[in-house]
Parts: sequence; C-alpha cells; structure tokens
Amino acid sequence: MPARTRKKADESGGVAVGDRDPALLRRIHEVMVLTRAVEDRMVAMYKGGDLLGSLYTGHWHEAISVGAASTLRPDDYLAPIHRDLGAHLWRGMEPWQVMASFMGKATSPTGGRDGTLHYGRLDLGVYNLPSHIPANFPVATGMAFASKYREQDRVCLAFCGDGSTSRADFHESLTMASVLKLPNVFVIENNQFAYSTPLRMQSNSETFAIKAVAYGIPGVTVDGTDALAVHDAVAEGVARARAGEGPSIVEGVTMRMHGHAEHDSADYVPKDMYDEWSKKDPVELFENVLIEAGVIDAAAAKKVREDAKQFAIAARRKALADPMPEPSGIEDGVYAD
Ligand SMILES: Cc1ncc(C[n+]2csc(CCOP(=O)(O)OP(=O)(O)O)c2C)c(N)n1
Repeated sequence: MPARTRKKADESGGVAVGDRDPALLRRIHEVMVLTRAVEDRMVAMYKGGDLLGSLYTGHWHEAISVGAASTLRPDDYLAPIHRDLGAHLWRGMEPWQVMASFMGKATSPTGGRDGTLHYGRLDLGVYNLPSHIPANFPVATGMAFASKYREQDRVCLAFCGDGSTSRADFHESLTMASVLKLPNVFVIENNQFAYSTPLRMQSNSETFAIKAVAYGIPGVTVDGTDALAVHDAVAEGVARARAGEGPSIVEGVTMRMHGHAEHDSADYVPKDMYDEWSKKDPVELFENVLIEAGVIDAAAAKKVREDAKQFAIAARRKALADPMPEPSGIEDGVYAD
C-alpha cells in the first residue's frame, strides 16, 4: 500500500472546517492555546530557577499532539513523548501536575520520583514516558495486543520523533503490530532534527511515512502545523485500528522551534529555517482558521489566550506551594506488598 502525502483542502492553506462539530473545534483550539501558555510559563520557570532538571518543550508540535489525541475515546491508550504536553492536557492531566513533576513535588504523578517529564496517568490511559526512545513503541504494541487479546476495541496511539525511527525498537514494534494486526496508530513527529542531527543525516527515505510500505501498512504524511490535517489522518488510522484492520503510520511535518531542551542553544540550526518556520505557528494558524470559518470571533480568541495565561500562572502558584516528598516514603511503590 503506497504512502501518501495529503493535499490541502482549501485555499487558505489549511484543511477546511466543513461541518465539523464546533464544540470539538473549540476544545482543540483551547487545549492548543493552553499547551502553549503552560510551556511558555515553564520556560520562564526554568530560566528563573523554579525547575529541578531539564525542560523539553513542544513549541510547534501542538497541532500534532492535540490534533492526534483528540481522535481518541477516553478509554483508548496513549503513549506520548517529550513533545506531547498537548496530548496529556487533552486527556485531563492538570498543568500544575506537570509543573509539580518538573519540581519533584509529592503531588506530581510520580510522587516526586522523577524531576522532569517521565510522568503519565494510568487512570487516564496515558502511559509514563520512558527515558529510552522510542521505548514507548514496544509498550504501545503490548497495550494494543492486550486490547485485542481481551477482545476489546481500544486503540493505542503512540508518538515518536524522526530520530527515533532509526532505532531497532521502532522496527520491532512496527513489525509485530503489522503481523498481528494490532490496533495501533504510530505518529511520527518530524521536527527536522534529532537533537543536533538533521533529517538527511538520519534517513534517506523520501518521507518517514514511506517506511510503512516495508510493513505492509498505510502511511501518510501531513502538514504537522495543521491541526485538522493531523486530526483527519489520525482519525482514519484510529477507525481502521478499531475495525480490526491493523496499524498505520501518520507523519506530521513540523519544526522544533526551541533547542532539544532549554539548556540547548541549538546553534546548529540555520537561522533561515527558524525564519521560515516562524511563519507557521500552529496555534495562530488554527485560531485564524476558526475565526475565518466563524466558529469563534477575535474577542473569543483573545479570551481563550488570556484565560490560558491566567490558568498557567495559577498552576505555577499551586505547584510552588505543594510539598516535597517525605523521605520516609522512599520505598513506597518499589517493593510488592
Ligand atoms: C536510546 C536513546 N538514545 C538517546 C537518548 C537521548 N535523547 C533523548 S531525545 C533525543 C533526540 C530524539 O530525536 P527525535 O526522535 O527526532 O525526537 P525530538 O527530540 O526531535 O522530538 C535523544 C538523542 C535517549 N533518550 N534514548
């Protein structure tokens, strides 16, 4: 089955809103705006010394993380990576919990055992991000296997970066998911760099979606700054997975607009790349699409931004005030009862 590159559907450069549910569109927009506001706040917190360790952000990944996660049912599984705050927030993770995680606070999802971003919420069907990448892929394959084995119709959506496709666990997971027709959708977030390694030193494939051909599954490349393009492509993969037809790959093309982490000045990125990609802010683009389609107006858009900013400020205040873990609990969760 050939890999495809999806064409744009309207002249404004984005996929058309059409007759989609306005409530869903507004929710996608709100979560994208919130994601940006929380990450901007956390960059300021990192610079101000509030956070313990490294900070990894997903600027310009919001359309991928939220666009993809918004296709799932609440009982589906999600295996995100370090660029996917938007997917966590879509599923119900609280911004203060994310901040508390980067602070090692007792109230973080890991109870303060992490200090950066290896958090998840199993109660929300969101698997903890492992350190090795893409170690979430074999786990996502296992979650999909469990769903199939139990004769459920739950889908597992997993994300990885372009660099992660060079790892053996990517190949192993795709092979197993394909052969066993597991209900997976694998989203590749092509953000042009894997730390300092540019695309062309990572792969000779014309696209990352084309790798799907080797596994005998569908693969599609979409504009990763267009939330609706991502949503549509992932929704197609989710429907296919739920119907028992097996996995697929969706590649979203975007740019990593910050360093690999905030300690990385990313001097290896040519300035003209930033200049070009800065014109494609996914949050702004989606806001414009919704305004042009009459789903929201400029005043509503401004209020969404202001509310998100205030929410992020309140989240910081709560996370700062939360307690550190008690040393007496150091063995909690380590040994089986
Ligand atoms: C197996 C492994 N090697 C190296 C690292 C360190 N590391 C973390 S993210 C990253 C870059 C990954 O690039 P990519 O998959 O393209 O994702 P991106 O960070 O660009 O979103 C590296 C080298 C790791 N976590 N795991």
